[in-house]
This record gives sequence, structure tokens and C-alpha cells, in this order.
Amino acid sequence: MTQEKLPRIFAADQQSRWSSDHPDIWSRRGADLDAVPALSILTTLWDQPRWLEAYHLYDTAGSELFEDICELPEYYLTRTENSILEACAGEIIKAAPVECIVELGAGYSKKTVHLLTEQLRQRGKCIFAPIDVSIAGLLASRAAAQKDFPQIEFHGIQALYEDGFAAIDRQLPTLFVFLGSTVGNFNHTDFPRFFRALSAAMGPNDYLLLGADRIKPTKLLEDAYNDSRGITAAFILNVFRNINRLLGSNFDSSKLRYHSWFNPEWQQIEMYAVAAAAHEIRFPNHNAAFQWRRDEKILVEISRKFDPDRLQEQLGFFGLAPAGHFTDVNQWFSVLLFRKQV
Ligand code: AVI
Repeated sequence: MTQEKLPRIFAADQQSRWSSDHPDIWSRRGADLDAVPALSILTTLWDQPRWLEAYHLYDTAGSELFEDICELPEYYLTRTENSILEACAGEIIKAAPVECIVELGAGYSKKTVHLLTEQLRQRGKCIFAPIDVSIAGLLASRAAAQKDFPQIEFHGIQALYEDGFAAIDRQLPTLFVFLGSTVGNFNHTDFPRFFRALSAAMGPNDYLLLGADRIKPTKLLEDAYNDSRGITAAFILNVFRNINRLLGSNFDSSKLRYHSWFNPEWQQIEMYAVAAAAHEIRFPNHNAAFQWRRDEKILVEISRKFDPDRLQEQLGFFGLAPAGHFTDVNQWFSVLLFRKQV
């Protein structure tokens, strides 16, 4: 790794912690981003009910399948959020007088482009810093940003979200952007941990822009997660190929089926893999095995749906004050702006 001078987006005390292997992309020294999967997978599979942390879904094949999901007619989330940002980016950027946009996720979707375009139009300059564990995603963001916006100062941060945003200088007015309703994939433990850490990392002139999918008629929600082409099923079941690759296990895709539903009490879509036939799942590298009984389910992912007013009130307890609410004509999706309270 080469040692360059850290850009000013990093807090002063971060100097010795980050280094750069690729121009304009920074990684935490010594961070082993691959160290956790085995422990995470084994501990949650031994829970009752069995479940998985959602990040295991995003290997190369999973990331490609998710791109396909975003194009599905039933999956209204991406295009609805995009239409809100296209219509409201000017107002959002005006309401958030910042110098830097930090995107949680490799970013550079059409949605981010609306914000970058407005930031440049209104302020003439822009620092853009996506945070992601995927180096491939960050390289793609960098290439796209440099091609379309040569005036932008780009700094990719290869890290877990919490490590990435904790490193940003609190004195630099920053808009943190967390789109796509990825917040809906957090369980009830992840959610408070994430917002506590984010709020603690934010400085007095910082803002958060959060995309949140809303509660709506069950049929619309269930169709979005059970599409007629079976892409969502392939995305969810692909996690077992990834686990076989990571852990040397023997999940058999011919013995799995997909099941999803909207749980009205928990206000979340639940996405399961169900054993169509019993089989023993072995983890030879870890000297462990379990019997997956026929019809037993593994909860692979949840996607929570929100009441935006309640979400705004809830984030108030984390020191984030509502500063704008942008939605679509159907009120299917909300893009919420918050200001850090000091
Ligand atoms: C990434 N995340 C916001 C998606 C969602 O809608 O919860 C993941 C997804 N899973 C199945 N379809 C989409």
C-alpha cells in the first residue's frame, strides 16, 4: 500500500489508520473485511428460528441479481425513489448547505447523480465520498464519477459503514445519503446501533438523507418481493451458493424453495428459504452439521416498511431533527431529510 496524505474529509486523528492501494480510494489499515462471515453464518443458522444476516446476499452473482430486481415492473422502489430525487434534488440540496456528500453504499446510481448535479449547480464544487466494503463497486463509482463530473473531488472509502462514517471530519459540512430503503433490511438490533453510531459521527452542520419504503396495500408489497420472473427467488436462494463457496458447505439448491409474505404485525416482508426435502447441511471446515427438516424455513432477509411520521419521531431520539419530507404522487416511498441536532 502507498502512503499518501489523507484528504481533508478525514478527521485529523485518522491519519495513521487509512492507506490507499488505488488512487482516491482509502482502506482501513489492517481491516480484514472478510473475517466475519463464517462466525455470522454459523451463529445465526444455529438460532431458532434459523436466519442469516442480509450482507451475505451480495456476492458478485447476488449483486447482479439485485440490479435485475431494480428493473422489475413489480419492484416499484427504485424508480419511485429515483423520481422523487429527480423532482426534488434542487430543494434537498438547497435545504442542506454542505460541501461534501457521503453515500453509504458504492453509489453512483442515477439517484445519486441528481444530488451531485444539483450540488455542483448550486455551489460550484462538490466532494463525493461513497463508503462500501466492495472495492469493485468503489472502482466503478470512481470511473463513472470522474467521467461524468470531472470537477468533483472523489474519495472512495472501503470500509464497513460504521468505520467509514466515524472517520469523516465533523467540521466538514456533510450530507450523509442512505438510499434505496436499505434501512428496511436492518433488524431491531441493527437499527438502533446504526443510528446511534451515525448520529455520533455527525457534526453540527451535517444532514442525513434517508430513503424509506412505506406501508401500503399488501398485494403491492408482496408482488414486489415475489416477481413473476422469479428473480427475487433466485436472489434469495443464491445466498446458499455463496455460503457453500465461503464455508465449503453442501446446501443443495434443488432441495430449496422460496417463500415470502408481508407480516402485518411486524410491518415487514419476510423472505425465506424452505427445505423442499430434508437434508443434512455439513460445514466440514468447521466440524459442524445440522439437519434441515422438510418445510423448515430459514429467514434470509427482512424488508421493513415504514410510517414516515413515526420514523421521523423515532430518529428524533437519536438527535436527528426532521428537515424535509419528499414523496411521490402515490405516497409509496419517502425521502426524508434530517439535520443533526447539537
Ligand atoms: C436492498 N434492499 C433495500 C432491498 C429491499 O427491497 O429490501 C433488497 C431486496 N431483497 C429482495 N428484493 C429486494
